[in-house]
Amino acid sequence: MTLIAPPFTRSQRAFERASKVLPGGVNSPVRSCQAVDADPIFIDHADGAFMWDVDQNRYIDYVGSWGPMILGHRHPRVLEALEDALEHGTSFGAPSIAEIELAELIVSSVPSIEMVRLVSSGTEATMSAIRLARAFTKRDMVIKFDGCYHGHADSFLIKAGSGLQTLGISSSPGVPEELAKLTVSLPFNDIDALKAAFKEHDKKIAAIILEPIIGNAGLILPKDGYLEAMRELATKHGALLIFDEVMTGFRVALGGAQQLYKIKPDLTTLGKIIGGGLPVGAYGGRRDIMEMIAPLGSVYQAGTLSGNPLAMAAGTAQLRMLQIPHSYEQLEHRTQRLADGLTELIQKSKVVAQVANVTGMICLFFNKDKVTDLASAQKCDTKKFAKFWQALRDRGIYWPPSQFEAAFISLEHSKQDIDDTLKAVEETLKVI
Ligand code: KE4
Repeated sequence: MTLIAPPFTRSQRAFERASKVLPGGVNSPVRSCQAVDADPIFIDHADGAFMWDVDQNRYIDYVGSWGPMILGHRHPRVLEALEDALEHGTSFGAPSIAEIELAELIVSSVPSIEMVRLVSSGTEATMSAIRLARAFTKRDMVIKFDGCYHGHADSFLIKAGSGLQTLGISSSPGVPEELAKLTVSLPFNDIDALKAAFKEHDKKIAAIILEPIIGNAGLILPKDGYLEAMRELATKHGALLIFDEVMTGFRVALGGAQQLYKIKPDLTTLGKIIGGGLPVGAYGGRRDIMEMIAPLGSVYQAGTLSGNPLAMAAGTAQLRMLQIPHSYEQLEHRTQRLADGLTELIQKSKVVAQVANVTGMICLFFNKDKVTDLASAQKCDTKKFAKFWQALRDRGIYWPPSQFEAAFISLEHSKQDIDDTLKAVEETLKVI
């Protein structure tokens, strides 16, 4: 594996220029690479499983735009759909057939979603779902889980994951204390903590919202029986169960984590993959709840670019490709090949680390104890992770720049790409 040629001259110049006009030189914190003691790499173009930076260094990409690029970059079907949509215009501010097509695909793929509203980001989806749950139950409190990240709406920036963990700011300034009090954040995988919260707050809890598989504290799977017990508790106490599947939706299975674990949430939020790489989000679920959304009902939510024709076209093309039989078996096979290879390399090395994986997602925790919640994830050696990330970058692998994120595999990552990745990891484990 040849080392690429740092310093990254053009990236450095771009970063200096960006830093004059963009806070931190980026438009989303986790891209800053601060957590891995590095400056961000500026990307020039991408194709399939690869990205090239502005210095024309090529990387095998395991960020995949943080999940959307499940078919790889610039998939021909997605590009064709976008070219066709462009012939008709870019945005109408009026309904279009394209919105119905994507909505029908979502409803047909996720049985718990009887009706859906399309928006422009995962954050919009989760903040709207919470507003809807509060209106439907006439209650104000929300339960979330430490390390889960549901976007940057005020109610969620309490002990949140992703960029907040990465930057060590688990709760953000600027969230009014009065509002923060309405969010209770509990340890994940601890059903007794949930029972205690219901005992304390009972009829005040409007909803439980969670990532059924956490991808924002590294990758953390639910313990056996945890989601089933949560479902029962929510029903018993009249709280809505919201699965935030912005990351896991159409990622771990066509029907998301709820298909894997056979749980029926009351509401589901989606994003990322359903937009094919363009800005999109969605929330949906039980018809009796969704019918409260304006203009049918009185719960207000709106968006200039909701249902944008380009995003609809890209998302529909991507979801149609994912309906092809055996797509997820293929994705699982590639994920498992990488996971098995990483586990074998770690066992042969002196490095303390462990692999967590589920179809299409993988994470290397630099920690010897099993990671079952945020507290155990925080015991990871983030300095060692930073060295791992830099050494992989220098060998042409673009891994998510944070211990508190998951890496994404696409249907474009070939056997050769995975073998090349394992070769780079083998060399990396010798030098960190
Ligand atoms: P967006 O507003 O970023 O589209 O979606 C927010 C969101 C909601 N729910 C879950 C489970 C999510 O993972 C996200 C966003 N994920 C992060 C990656 N961990 C986005 C990357 C970033 O913030 O730059």
